[in-house]
Amino acid sequence: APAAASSEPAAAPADKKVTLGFAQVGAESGWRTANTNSIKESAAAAGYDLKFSDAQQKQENQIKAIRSYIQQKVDVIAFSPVVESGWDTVLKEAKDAGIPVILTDRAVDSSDTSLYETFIGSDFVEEGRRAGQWLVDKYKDSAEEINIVELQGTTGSAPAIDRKTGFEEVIKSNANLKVIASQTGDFTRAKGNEVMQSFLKANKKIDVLYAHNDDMALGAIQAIEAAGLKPGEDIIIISVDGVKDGFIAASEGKINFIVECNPLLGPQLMQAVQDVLDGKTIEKRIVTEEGVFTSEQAKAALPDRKY
Ligand code: GYE
Repeated sequence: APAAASSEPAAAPADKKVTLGFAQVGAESGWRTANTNSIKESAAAAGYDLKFSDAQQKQENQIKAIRSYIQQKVDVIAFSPVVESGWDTVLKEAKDAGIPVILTDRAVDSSDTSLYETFIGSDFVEEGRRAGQWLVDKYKDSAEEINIVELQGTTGSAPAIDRKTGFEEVIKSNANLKVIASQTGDFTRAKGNEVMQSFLKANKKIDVLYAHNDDMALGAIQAIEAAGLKPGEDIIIISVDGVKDGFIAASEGKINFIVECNPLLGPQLMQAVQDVLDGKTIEKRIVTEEGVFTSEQAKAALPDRKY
């Protein structure tokens, strides 16, 4: 071995590596894929032993994964709760086992905030407001009734609840803006396509689609085109996330406005893991930074997008 290496302290034995158990929601969207990659890459870069599970959008699978991490005595558990409710029991089990829990991406509605160290993620209500504000501005001089259809995210999930709330809060300032149909598309392309087809069948005049993520908007765009209509012109489209395929559709004028939601939470999560293990006090809420993009802005930003 080179001389320099021999003076370095012996590497920590493999079992001394920090073990992080991460219970992921699923693989439902482009956002989720980027989020998973970010977590895996950052854990590797931090030298952590990552135990990763995919719950296929089912809470029971996530609870099972968390219980197995408790049994394996991992150092820290992190997860993105698929829905907001129903976590107190398993979080209490982790607490009793002395294993700190970090929430990423989605929140829980537990009133006992001592059940987790911090929640790292976006402000979904604000994202909904940004979507609504663009619409309010766009139609500020119009006297016509504007019919909006909404594709909601996974029922009971924080982003679906909050993006709906923020949007409604802002659009109610203009009585002409009316949500005429609202249904879940489970954050997937397939469901977005299916539900948009039924919206188109049931409603003669649809002016605007508000989709809680790009993937559902992309599925809906196919349904709109199949119905002989022009997405972005005949039906104005707003979505949330800003993944590559969403940006491409926006740069083609098929999505008119995208509210960004940053999936690259890995580095902040690994930092929080380190801080918790070092016994530092960390903020109970860590909000990620994000922007908004019109079609033109999306076109300009596309070459530099990381996900
Ligand atoms: O917007 C969607 C994904 O929780 C913020 O989940 C995340 C959402 C994201 O399926 O595409």
